[in-house]
Amino acid sequence: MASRPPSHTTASPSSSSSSTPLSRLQNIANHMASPSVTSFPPDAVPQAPEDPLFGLARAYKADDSPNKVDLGIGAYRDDNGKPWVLPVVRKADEVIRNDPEANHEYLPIAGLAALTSKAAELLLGTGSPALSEKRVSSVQTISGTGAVHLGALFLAKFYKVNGANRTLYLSNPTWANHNQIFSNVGIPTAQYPYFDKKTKGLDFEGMKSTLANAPDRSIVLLHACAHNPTGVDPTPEQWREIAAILKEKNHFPFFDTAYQGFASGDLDRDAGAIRYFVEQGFELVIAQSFAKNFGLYGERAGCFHYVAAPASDAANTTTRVASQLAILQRSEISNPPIYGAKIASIVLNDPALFAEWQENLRTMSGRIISMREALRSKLEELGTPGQWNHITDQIGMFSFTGLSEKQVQKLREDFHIYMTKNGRISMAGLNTRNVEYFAKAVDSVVRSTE
Ligand code: PLA
Repeated sequence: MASRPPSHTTASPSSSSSSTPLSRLQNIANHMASPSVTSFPPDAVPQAPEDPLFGLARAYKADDSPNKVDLGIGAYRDDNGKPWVLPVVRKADEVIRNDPEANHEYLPIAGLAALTSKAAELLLGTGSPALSEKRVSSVQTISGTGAVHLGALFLAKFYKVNGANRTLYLSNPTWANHNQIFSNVGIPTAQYPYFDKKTKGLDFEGMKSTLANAPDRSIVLLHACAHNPTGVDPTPEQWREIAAILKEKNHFPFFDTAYQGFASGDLDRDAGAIRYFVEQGFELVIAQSFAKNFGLYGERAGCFHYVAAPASDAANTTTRVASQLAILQRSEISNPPIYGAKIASIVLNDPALFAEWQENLRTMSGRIISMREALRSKLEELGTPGQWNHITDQIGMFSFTGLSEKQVQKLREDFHIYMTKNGRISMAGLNTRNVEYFAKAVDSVVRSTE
């Protein structure tokens, strides 16, 4: 290998500044002496754009305006705009810290069993026949993203028709990361209509007709509740119709649930769609995140579940699937992180803490619902052109405001308000101190760009 001259970045501390004459000379010399020797030239590794959501968070942080408002990433904030450590999580944390047996050993490959079993119950309901018939296999993952990824990897390897991967249908729009996760493992993706720009509600007819016309045995990704980014969920009746189409077409449901308990404040209600599909006898998979409902964002706690359809060999199928999931997990992350898993597991396994968690969930969802009401009524009070009922009709962490990219840009430039360019706002970023400021800013950009 050719030896390279030392670069200025590795110079000794005394000459480390790149602006010293010596380092500048060295820099020039480096450029002249060494033609590019990389195996990764720009045509092979082009400069990628920064992740839009995390880029937004960075720009917000760098903004020193006292009025700035962060409506970007979907993370809960309290009425002071601060991250909220759930009181029940603090208690579980105490339990861990007071446990003389606690250590930092590896978890098993499939994760903390006390968590994964309760996590499955939380989704399917304690009395679910799928559980008693041993038709569920659960693996702890790196939060919801890791769960979607593990599911994608499993399907890429094992779900094929005539040797080829099936296309996965995503709602239009969907969580931006879905596209990357599935295409990274070679699963082709397509879209089904979801959001109706006119009504700012569900394009149910479009959704149904695309799913009914998709090739049999396609994979369909469904947001279990609190759809990201639109905040629009099918009604229970609409879920029944969707299930009937998937059944008819032999499609494979892939549920992503990142907001259970966060949407309505009621854990059972937010699991309604998943439970209905399981009752209907589907074989399906579920990616579950504990980031939002436990406020364990950075701890990366989540689970992936496989549910077999009822059949005489279902328990056997489940065991085989579990054995392959274990191999995929071992090669990807070996075993999942322990800390967030312990926190969630302590809460899920203790009836008193569980009840307190439900209270904490109602605090979060209740504050978000009250912000929806406040925002809508302020916009209506101001007479802001347009209809604003969708703000309160939509549910969960996000609202899809209908603001255009140009309006979003103006909000950022003129008012220091940060949101994704598709017009999505994280409702949790609003509070009693800034909701009026936001409403007035929206009023101003809507009027000026009419
Ligand atoms: N699935 C959906 C539908 C999500 O919205 C998110 C997070 C995840 C999975 C993954 O979350 P996790 O890996 O942290 O468990 N969406 C966020 C954050 C909140 C993000 O994009 O990473 C969002 O602002 O859209």
